[in-house]
Amino acid sequence: MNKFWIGLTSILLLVTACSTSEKRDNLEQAQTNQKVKLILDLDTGIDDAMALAYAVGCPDIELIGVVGIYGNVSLKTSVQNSLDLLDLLNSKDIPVFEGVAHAQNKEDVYEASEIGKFIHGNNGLGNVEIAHSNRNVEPQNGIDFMIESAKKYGKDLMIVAVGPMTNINAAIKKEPQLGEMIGGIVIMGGALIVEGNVSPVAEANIFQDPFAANELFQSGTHLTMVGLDVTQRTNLTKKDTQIWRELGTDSGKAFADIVDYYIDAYGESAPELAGCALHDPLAVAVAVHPNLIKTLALHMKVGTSENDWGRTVAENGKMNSPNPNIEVCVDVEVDEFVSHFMETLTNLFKNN
Ligand SMILES: [Ca+2]
Repeated sequence: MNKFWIGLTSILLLVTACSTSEKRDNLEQAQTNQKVKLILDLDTGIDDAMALAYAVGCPDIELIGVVGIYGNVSLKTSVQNSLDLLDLLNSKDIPVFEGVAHAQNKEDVYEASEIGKFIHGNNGLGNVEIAHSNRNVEPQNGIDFMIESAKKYGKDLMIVAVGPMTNINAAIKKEPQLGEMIGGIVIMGGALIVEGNVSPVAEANIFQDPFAANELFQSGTHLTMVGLDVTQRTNLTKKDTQIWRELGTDSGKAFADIVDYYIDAYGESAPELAGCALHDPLAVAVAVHPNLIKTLALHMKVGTSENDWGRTVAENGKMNSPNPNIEVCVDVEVDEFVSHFMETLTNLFKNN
């Protein structure tokens, strides 16, 4: 092939790449076994723990760091849980950073709420005791780590935020081009067509800091919203956790006990789901397998008044405006995701 054809082919490939969606790029990356570099922003309760295990075990992901945030638990507990879980999974090389300790318009360090303790246990891990890590949190701030990684890895990096939106919004306020620099941002949060889970209109992550979520949505940053519309359709039962327990390994037994606590809490709070929802793990899977979901592109806002606190909704005045920045997940390949998730975690727990 001469230089002309090589040049033309390159241009055609570039045009094709640019004209296909960001989703396609990610899928192709996964299919060619080029691992996606991933930062997880976690408020490490139980579904965060499963998301962390999924990110560690998924062959398409290279987890380059975890940033902690308050939410299901305090920031301090979140970070400690992430360190402990990474040790349990023999992944001591993955650094853990601290993000923010409270909502952006508050000053007091956030401590776990009663509902948080009910759903995730007093320690965020279903009151299951796992060995404490002797590793330390990284000295660098988690928000600076996100920005530095974006500069270093560009489009090879994805950020998945599955706690309140305070960290990711702070990162975008500090580096407004962050969303354009990297491969994509996926958030777990919100509810478009279903009711909320902490109020009739609000999902828990958005409820914690609707001001940050609203600024994030209105910033024009492109992101994928994995909300209750899809996460409540992907459920796990004790039949599944029993498979992990029967592996007889430390991680298999610990995760079976941790997730059983979560399933019991769901049995009381949302018996209609017949299991626990895989909120955070689905968001991580969407980052590397966007073919699992269907989205609706919208300009969105978040309610911050007493009546609509934390409600995620499309902007009436922008329904026909160009370049909507939020891809809202409205459908999910339930069986494909749950079986892929189970296979990934079972393989991981087998060896740890
Ligand atoms: Ca979470």
